This record gives sequence, C-alpha cells and structure tokens, in this order.
Amino acid sequence: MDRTFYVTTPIYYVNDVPHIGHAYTTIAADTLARYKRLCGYDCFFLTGTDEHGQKVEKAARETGQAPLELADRVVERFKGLWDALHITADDFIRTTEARHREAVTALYQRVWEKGDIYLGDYEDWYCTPCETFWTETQLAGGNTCPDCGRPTERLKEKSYFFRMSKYQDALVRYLEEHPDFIQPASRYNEILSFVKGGLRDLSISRTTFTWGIPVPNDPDHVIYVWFDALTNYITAAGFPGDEKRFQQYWPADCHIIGKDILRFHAVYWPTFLMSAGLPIPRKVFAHGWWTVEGQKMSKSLGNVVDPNQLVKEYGVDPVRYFLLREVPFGIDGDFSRSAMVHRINSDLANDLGNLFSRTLSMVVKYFDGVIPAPSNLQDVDRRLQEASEKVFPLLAQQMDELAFNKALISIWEMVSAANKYIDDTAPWTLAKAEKDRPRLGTVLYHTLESLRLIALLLAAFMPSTAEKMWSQLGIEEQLWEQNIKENGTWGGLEPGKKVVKPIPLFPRIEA
Ligand code: ME8
Repeated sequence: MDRTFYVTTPIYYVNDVPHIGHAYTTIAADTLARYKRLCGYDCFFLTGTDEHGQKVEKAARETGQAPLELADRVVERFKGLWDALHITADDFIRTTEARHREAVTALYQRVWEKGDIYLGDYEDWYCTPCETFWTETQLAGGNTCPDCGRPTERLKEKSYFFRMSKYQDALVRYLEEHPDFIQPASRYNEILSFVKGGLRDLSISRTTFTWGIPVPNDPDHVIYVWFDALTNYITAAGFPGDEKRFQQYWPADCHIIGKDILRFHAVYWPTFLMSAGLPIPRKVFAHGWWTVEGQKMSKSLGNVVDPNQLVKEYGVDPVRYFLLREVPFGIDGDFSRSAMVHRINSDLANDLGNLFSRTLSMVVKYFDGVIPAPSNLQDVDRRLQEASEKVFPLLAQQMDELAFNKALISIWEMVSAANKYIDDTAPWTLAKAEKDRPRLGTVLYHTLESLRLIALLLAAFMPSTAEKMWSQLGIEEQLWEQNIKENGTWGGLEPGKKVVKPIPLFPRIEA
C-alpha cells in the first residue's frame, strides 16, 4: 500500500447537536474512504469537532456550563452517531486538544514570520451568530446578515490582520491552473469571480471573547475561529511535529463540505497555506443542502431530523442509501419520509432484497445450498457477465467525481440486469426436468456471481448489507480485505462451497 488518500469532513460546531446535514457529509466521506480502501489505498479519513469561538462560548453560558464541559458532552453525541452510522473515521480531532493548539500556534507563527500579519483597527458590521464581519455592501436589507438574515451590529476592535489581499493574484492563478480544485463546476465559477472581484485583508484575531487559542505574544487576543478550525486538517496530518506523516498525507485529496462554508475552504484556507509555504489541498467538494419536508431545517420550526431516530426506524444502510441515492451530490435536496419509504420498498426490498433471497432460496432448494458449477454458456449468460464487468470502471470514474447517486444508479442497473436474467432464464421451470439440471446450475451460478459482485460494489455504500450478502453467499475471505480491481472480475465465486438459507436483507415498510 503506497498510494495514500486523505479525505476530511468539516469539523462540526459543538453548540448544536448532530442532524441529518452533518450525517450527510460524514456518510459521503465514509463511503469515499471505504471505496478508496477497497481500491487498495492507504486511506486517512478525518472528522471531528470545532470547539472554540464565540458561538460555543455563548451556548455554554446559556446552559450554565463551561465551554469545555459543553464540548465534552456534545462530542459524545457526535461520536455516538458516527458509531450508529458505521462511520470508519481514522481520527477524530477536537480543536481543544493540545496537538491542535500547537499546530495553530505554529501556523500563525509561520504566517507572522512571513510578514503577513499586522495589527490594525477593525470596524464593520458584525453578525454574532455567524461570527462574521460584513461590509456595508454585503449586508442584506435592514442591515441584516446576508447568510443567516439576523440583525448585525456595528463593531470596532483592535485586531490582527492577515494580508489576504497580497495573495489575490496567486489564488486566481492557482484556480485557473487547477480547474478541478473546486467542485462542482458551478461553485468553481462562483469562487473564481469572487476572488477576481478583490480580496480584502482578513481579521484573524478577536478581543471580544476569550474562548480560543491565544495569539502568540499577545494573549489579549484569541485567534479567529476559522483560522483555528481550518488548521485541523494539517494538525491531524502531523503538522508541525511529525514531518514524515505530514509528507505522507498532506496535501489532503478531498475536503468534503457543505456549500455554506465553501468560501472559507476555497479562499481563506489556500491563502493561509500559501503564506505558510504549505501545499494546497487537491480538491474541495461543496455539496448541497437538505430541506425537510420542503422546509428549511431549523430549531425554531422544530423540524430538525435526528439521524439516530432514522437509524432506529429504518436501519443504518437504508439511511446511508437514501441520502446518497436521492439527490446528486452537489445539488440541494429535500428529505421526506414518504420518499425514504418509497426508496426502501422499491430499490432495497423489491429490487435487491428479492433478487438475493429468491436466488439463495433456489440454491438451497435445488442444490442443497451447494454452489453449482457453470457449463455450456449461452449468450444470455455472457450478457450478464459483460453487464457486471462494465460497472466497475464506470463506478471508478463516478466515485472520482463524487457522483454517489450515479454510482448507485450504475449498481442498480446491474441489479436490474440480474433480475431480468432470472426472469428470462426461468430457473423454476428448468428445475422441473432432470435433463435441465446442468443448465439450472449455470443459471444459478451466474446469478450468485452477480450478487457477489453487487456486494463488492455496494460495500462502501451499505457496509452491513454487503457483509450480510457476503457471508450468506458462503464466501470465506474477508470482505474488507478484498480489492475491487482484483476481486471485481467475473468468476470469483467457487463452485462447491455452500450458501446459507437467506435472511431477508430489508423488511418492507408499511407506509
Ligand atoms: O460550519 N444540509 O460547522 P457546522 C446539508 N465548524 N448539510 C448540512 C446542513 C444541511 N441542511 N446543515 C449542516 C461549521 N450541514 C464549522 C466548520 S471546518 C474547518 C469548520 C453540514 O457544525 C455541511 O457539511 O455548522 C456543513 O458544511 C456543515 O454541516 C456545517 O457544520
């Protein structure tokens, strides 16, 4: 294993409890990480929590806790949800950890030594909930925040500034030379024109609160929460102490984020790194936002969906499947229970679940569970084989583009092909005559082998379903030790081994 792949989620604020938006990003990153591992990469998958800043300080105060106490509690909620969703993060970073404080301080120091930080006066319109200063022209009507719509206030403070303006040309050049850096393409264009419109220096310290990492040599200031938060990606890669590890994993291959925080990742972050002389991540992918039953998800509306509840009701894999299948990654989507139930019943229970159980039942019934050997192939058999082999390179390309929904559609084309194959070959009829027994064996072998390949393709998306399929197919090798390239070719299933009586993969849900 020499090729590495480093994928991240945002680190989530601990002033809020996890909801389907957080689950979405993390499931997407987990699916990509699992897929890359199955392709033989040495994958490093990072998630974590963003624990400093005014928002967290305020939320803690309101509930009569110390900020760290609040963080300790909420972190458990995130970790618990990641377990429930079968997330395989290799590291969970908390910005209150010593390793992170060290990294932020070191990054700040480097930028300072470059001459890119100066002390100035900052005055502008400030949105406290978003912790963002806005210029007059950026404000929405009635001096409200253009992001969240809440009132802003005029605020002046001494602040350290990062000379972001100095990096405008370099960033434009970088973007033009790396048209794949920001995805989807529409977001790339948005950021490019924003940068061309002019970069202002960025205030990177605060004196109005204390919950943060102190500015080196001026402890009256704490480092701005976004400078602190973005640094997490290099902290976990070993910056500044572990040079070997840092060389190995940095730059990150993919930062997966929501569209709400693209500017921080695609403008601030690369300019900090340029100043510090560190490589820039290879890709930032901004996905869309979920509404719930047609409405914006909000605490005040009381419509925030708890993913734990969904897992309890529908099971973990159906939740993972729905979120990645329902909406193209990069586009906004709507979560509704009826859509979810529909997907489970039609795609999962009908198409895949039935295919699996009827195939295994026939093998148990006609061959005592022993996998029959194929012989005398016909065109219909070869077509099924070709259909399955075609999916692997297609999926590789779709996963490179983070086109999760297309990838699932491709897998389902294979599921349909296998269903059609059974209908066309009608094994239940072949079972009636002893002379057709070799043909019956060939047909069932072909269906079983496509199910093996489907399980391999599905593993990254629906890990426990794939594991169940794998073990019921009687395969002894570990699923997670498979290599999609090597084991994803036709004919891997061994005749003579035994399958087991099927246990339904997905119970149908009554609407
Ligand atoms: O922004 N639909 O943390 P955060 C889809 N700490 N995704 C959603 C969503 C929705 N309705 N709501 C939230 C922060 N998300 C910073 C990040 S990174 C260095 C610092 C997801 O807790 C989406 O991934 O507000 C979004 O980017 C993230 O949650 C914001 O999480």
